[in-house]
Amino acid sequence: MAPVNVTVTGAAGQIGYALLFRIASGALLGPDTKVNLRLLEIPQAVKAAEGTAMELDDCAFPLLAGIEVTDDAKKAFDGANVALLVGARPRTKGMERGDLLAANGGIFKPQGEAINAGAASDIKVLVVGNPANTNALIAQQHAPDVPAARFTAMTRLDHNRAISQLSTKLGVSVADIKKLAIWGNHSATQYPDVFHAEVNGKSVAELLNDEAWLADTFIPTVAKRGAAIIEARGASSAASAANAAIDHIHDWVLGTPAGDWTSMAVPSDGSYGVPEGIISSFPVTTANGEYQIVQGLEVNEFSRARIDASVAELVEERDAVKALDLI
Ligand code: NAX
Repeated sequence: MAPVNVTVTGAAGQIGYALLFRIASGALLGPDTKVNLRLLEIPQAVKAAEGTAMELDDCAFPLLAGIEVTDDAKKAFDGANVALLVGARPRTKGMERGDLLAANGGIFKPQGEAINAGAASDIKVLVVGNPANTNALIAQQHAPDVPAARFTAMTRLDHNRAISQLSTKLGVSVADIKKLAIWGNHSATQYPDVFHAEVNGKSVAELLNDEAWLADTFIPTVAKRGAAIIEARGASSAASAANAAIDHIHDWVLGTPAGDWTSMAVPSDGSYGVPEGIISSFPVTTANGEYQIVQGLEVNEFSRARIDASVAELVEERDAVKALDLI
């Protein structure tokens, strides 16, 4: 089988450093799939990315068929089967939201165009760089020849964080918790939903039986975990973010286990009242390289208000990038 071409942007950054070695070791696509890595960086960081490429060489990973480092998006995405868009423009002090969206538009518009121009017909795109959902929308809107559903954004870190918090609270293994869902935006408004979650077939909501803990502790802890990591580590989440990106693509390509689902931010088809086209997190199952939004879940009042608030934020972001002519 020909190696799979995996393009990683922001390859010299801290998530890139935590991500690339695991991709090359087989964690992304399994132990039987060889990969070609394409590392995209801005010109000033190409040298650092080349240093990472040297270290990748030095690991002598049997599954790593080749590495290319470039600052040219067209080259980086040519023939790409999987694209991990990690590099983004962070918000700096005093930056207004419009400036942040415009700066990211300057990154994700040309990357969308380059994906449109040269990516393989089975391209799968995961946007990690924030604001991830809206950056994914920008890239998607500049890749009209690629099926819109191939553009996704990462809420898997939020999903994994929520499972970890529940496992501690309930004193059960993370592996025993199924059917947790993240809805909405990867931002402070995201909604980690336990109302369909199960532990060994028992309802998590019934086991907890504590709506106040959900509202006042669980949801804010998951939503603010990124800030807590920065406070403790002096730097933002990197290895856990890289791990979540691996989980997202791994499950998209290789499928979710029977009786469970995962969370991905994907273009809405109008399910659960989320306006069509918005890239919003949903519970999804995956099989044969395709995902499907889980249908038919009952959404209670507690959940409805929180999903609606996060989706409203996404609609605002979409309208803002429209007003800036970025989509
Ligand atoms: P770093 O600042 O360490 O690295 C970013 C890298 O991207 C830099 O090397 C920079 O040169 C590169 N870059 C910038 N513009 C580029 C372009 N146009 N093309 C290619 N490369 C470019 O950030 P890091 O900690 O790695 O985080 C990367 C992004 O992930 C940030 O936007 C961050 O906010 C976001 N995150 C998203 C998460 C999620 O759950 N969706 C969680 C973790 C993380 O906060």
